[in-house]
Amino acid sequence: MKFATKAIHAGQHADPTTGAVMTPIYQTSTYKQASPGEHKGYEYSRGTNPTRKALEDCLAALENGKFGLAFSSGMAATDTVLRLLKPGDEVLTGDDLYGGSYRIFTKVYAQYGIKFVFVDTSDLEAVESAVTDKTKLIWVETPTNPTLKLADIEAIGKIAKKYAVLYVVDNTFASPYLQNPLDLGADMVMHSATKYLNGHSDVVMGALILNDEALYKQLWFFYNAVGGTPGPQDAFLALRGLKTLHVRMKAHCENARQIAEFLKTHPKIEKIYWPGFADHPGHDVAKKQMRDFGGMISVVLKDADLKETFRIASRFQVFTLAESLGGVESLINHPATMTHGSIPKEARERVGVVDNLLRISVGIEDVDDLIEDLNQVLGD
Ligand code: P1T
Repeated sequence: MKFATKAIHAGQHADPTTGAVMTPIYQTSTYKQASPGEHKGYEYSRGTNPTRKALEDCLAALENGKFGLAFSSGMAATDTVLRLLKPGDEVLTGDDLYGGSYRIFTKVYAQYGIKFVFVDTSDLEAVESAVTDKTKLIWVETPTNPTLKLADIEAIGKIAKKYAVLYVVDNTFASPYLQNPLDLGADMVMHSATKYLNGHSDVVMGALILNDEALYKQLWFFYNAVGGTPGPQDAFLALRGLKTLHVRMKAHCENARQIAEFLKTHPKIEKIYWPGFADHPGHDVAKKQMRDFGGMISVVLKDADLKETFRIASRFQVFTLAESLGGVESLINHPATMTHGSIPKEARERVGVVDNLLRISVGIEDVDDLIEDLNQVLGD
C-alpha cells in the first residue's frame, strides 16, 4: 500500500458491532473478563486500548515498521527509550537538539550515572570517533531543532551496526511523509506526534516505531509499568490528523519553499537555515534521504539584539508567537528563550542558537498572506 492509503486506512477496520467507519473512542479504563485472564485481548487501558492500538498500527505502517507505541508526549517516548540504559552507559547524540531532549539527558538521566556525549551528527568522523565501548545508544535528530542540520541516517546506521549500538532517529521535523529512518538502518524511530503527525496543535503525544520484537516487548514493559500512555480521545484525534498527513506535508513544503526564497534575499535577514538551498551544508544529504525539504525554516535577524528580536517576534498578525511546530497554522518561536531555554548559553551559541535566531514553522495558510505578514514585520 502507498503512503496516502496507509495514512487513511492502516490499522483501522469498521467497528465489528456497529459498522462505524471511524474507529470509536473506547473511553474505558477496563474490560470485562469472562473468568480471570480470559478476555478479548484488552485488560486495562494503561497497557492496551483499541483506539490507541489503531493509532499505533497506523503509525507503524507509515514508518514501514512492525510495531508502534504511542505515549502521552514525545518526552514520555524518549524517557521510555532511556529506561533501557544502565548506570555507566554512554549515549552519543547531536549538539543541536530540541531543548527538552537536552534537558532530560543532562538533568534527569545524567543523575543516574548515564553519560551523554554531544557531537555534530552531520560530521560522520566526529560520530565514529566518539563511539566507545560504553556507548549503548546513538540518538540522532535530523533535521535538527532548530538549526536544521542534516545527519546522514544510513551512514550513521553503518557506524551503529559496526559497534552494535542501538540507533534511534527522532523523525519529528521530517515526518514519515518525508523520510523513513527504519528503511535506512535505524533500529527505532521516535516522534513528537504533537507536531506534524497530529498536525492541528490540539494534542500532545509521542510515538516509537520499530521492527525488533524482543525490543518492542522490553519497551512495552516500561510503557505499561511506568504508564506514560495517552488516553483514547487524544488517540482518536491523532488518528484523524494522520489521515491528511500527506496533503498537509505537501502544502507545508511548498509554502516553506516560497517563504525561504522570499527571506533569503531580504535585507533584514543575516542568515537563513533551510535544507532546500543548494548552499545549505546538508543539502545533498537532504536530497538523498528526504522526499522534500520540510516546513521548518530558521533565520538570524541582521543587527538585532534581544530587545529588537522580541519586538519583531511580537508583531506578527498571521503567524503566532508560540512554542511547538507542525500544525496547520504558522508559528514563530524564539528558541533561545522558549524551546531551547534550558540549554546553557555557551552550548546553544556554539551551534548557532543565538539571541537573534527565530524559528518559523510554516503552516498551510495562503502563502501570500504569510509573505505579506513577514513583509510588514520585517519592513519597518
Ligand atoms: O513536546 P513533546 O511532544 O513532548 O515532544 C518533545 C520533542 C521531541 N523531539 C523534537 C525534535 C521536538 O521538537 C520536541 C518538541 N518540540 C517543541 C515543543 C518545539 O517547539 O520545538
